[in-house]
Amino acid sequence: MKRLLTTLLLTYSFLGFAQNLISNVPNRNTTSLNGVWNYIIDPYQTGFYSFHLDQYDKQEKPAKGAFFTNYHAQNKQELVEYDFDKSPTITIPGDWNSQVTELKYYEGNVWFKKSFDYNLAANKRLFLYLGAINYKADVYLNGKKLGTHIGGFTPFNYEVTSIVQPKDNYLVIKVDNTRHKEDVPTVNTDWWNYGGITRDITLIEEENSFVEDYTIQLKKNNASIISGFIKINNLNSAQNQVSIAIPELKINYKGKIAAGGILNFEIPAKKISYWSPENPKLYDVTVNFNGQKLNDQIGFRTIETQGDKILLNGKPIFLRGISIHEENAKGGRANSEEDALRLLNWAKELGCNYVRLAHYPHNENMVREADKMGLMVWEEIPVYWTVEFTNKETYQNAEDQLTASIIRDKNRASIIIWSMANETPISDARNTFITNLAAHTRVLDNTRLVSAALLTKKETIDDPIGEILDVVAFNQYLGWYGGNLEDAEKITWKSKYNKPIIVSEFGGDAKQGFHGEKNERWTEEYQEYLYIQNLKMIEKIPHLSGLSPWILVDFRSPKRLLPGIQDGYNRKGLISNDGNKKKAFYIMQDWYAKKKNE
Ligand code: GCB
Repeated sequence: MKRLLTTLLLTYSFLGFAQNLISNVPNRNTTSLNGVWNYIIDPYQTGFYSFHLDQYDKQEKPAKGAFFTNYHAQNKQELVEYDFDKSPTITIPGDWNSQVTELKYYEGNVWFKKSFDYNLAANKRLFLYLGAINYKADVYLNGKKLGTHIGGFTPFNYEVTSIVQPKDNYLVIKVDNTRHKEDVPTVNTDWWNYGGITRDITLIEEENSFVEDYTIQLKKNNASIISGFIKINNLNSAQNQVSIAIPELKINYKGKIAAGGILNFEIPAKKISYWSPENPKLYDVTVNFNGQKLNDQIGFRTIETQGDKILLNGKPIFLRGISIHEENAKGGRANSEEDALRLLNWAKELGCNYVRLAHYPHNENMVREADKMGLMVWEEIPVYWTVEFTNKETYQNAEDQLTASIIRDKNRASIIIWSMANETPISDARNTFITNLAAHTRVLDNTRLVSAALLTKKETIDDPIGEILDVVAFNQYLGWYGGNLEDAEKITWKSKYNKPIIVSEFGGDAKQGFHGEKNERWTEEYQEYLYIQNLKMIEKIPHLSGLSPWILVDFRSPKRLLPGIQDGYNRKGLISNDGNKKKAFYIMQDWYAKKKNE
């Protein structure tokens, strides 16, 4: 067992180093680069390839003025056929589709530029942290390439200590949101492919040697031990003392970082006030290292399964949930704290204690607010429908997105479930793909539950992946994609697994304000009836531990083409995109109110 643990920890540290992602950015010494940026729409990638399609950043000396990142001291580029400073501006973070009319449907390349000044003291280090860019980003500072990143919903960072200068830094990012079959997600999704720099861009200033990442959580199934690791970037052996202070728990733990830069610890703790929806208690935690203090606000709770029950802090819990897409009031990618509160407050009003953040990792504000509000969270990666399960690079891409999400969010008490996938078609390759992702998740974080939203046939939950999941979840659309709502009460579900079951989706479209008979599609009455009937069926599902109807708010989807009704929106929201509640909202609200009192 001990050996296994050591292997796991080594694997973890290896992975951690490979990615070197800095966590807990909101509590660090940062400078925001959000705000007004210049952009150039470049559908032919003129700034990236020569006329014979040679990639400029692979040439030793790119032709002057051709490559859009050409940079000269004093910020005087040799202008040929572009000029960032004279180009239009856009607000970052923000997708381009909702900000620039001509880019609403655009899928391709756009360049972004931000100039800034930064005085970095000689003994300090500086990192550029990019919250998320959809989908592919080529990043350059002062003409030097920092790297290329793929994956639209996870953070990444680069060290820029030796490149940054006091005046006129020139940060250029080429963003490409072209869809490809081998990507994660693949070409076909039921959501808008928002392009651009969609999350915060931040400079993080650190000392030479600093706390890069840590886990401070309850030990698996043990409510009286706080355990985890602390990882130091660039450990200097003379300074290997670290301490973890949780004043309210009278904890002031001191330890020594081992040569590899990692300290694994276990701290006995008494009288913890456990985090739960009723008591979303967060403790102030400080990691002290070499005169540096890194604060966090962390909740402690256990989550496990026992037979067909989900136990929160040892007690069975029913997940009263709702699915949510990351969209804001203007019909664009959500990112801010205000956006998060708008969505999560509606979930609260519905009577939820749980949210499914579909179908990709949402921005950090969502999980930080969920922590404060006492909402449990299902976090997912975009292994959606038919990604290329036989493609090794596709797998690596999915695994990298999972790793980054876990590094960013593993100290959030709200997160109880990591979801591996949504509605993937059964095949050997797919089973292996998801099994490997689940194993990887458990190596990085063995304290949370692993699930995936599955498909079912004939009211039977029987998918080989069920074997490896802690919680079996499935989507079904009785009364929308087939089936007769009148039959709802007669339908009985069977599961092959004695495990907790979540109905991760059900629902149907309604155009808010459109009224008619309960058998008339697209009316609020139809959706209301659909909810009434589905709930009668769902109540009887064996091992039922929760649900997350599809979906809280109408969201943009290029697949939804019906004029006058959909107009580019999936209308399965309980709330319209302009914020008006539909009749079905109140059905769900009543059901949850009753469920809460059971
Ligand atoms: C599903 C998908 C979800 C879609 C939804 C729908 O099963 O998981 O992404 O948006 O159905 O509305 O068809």
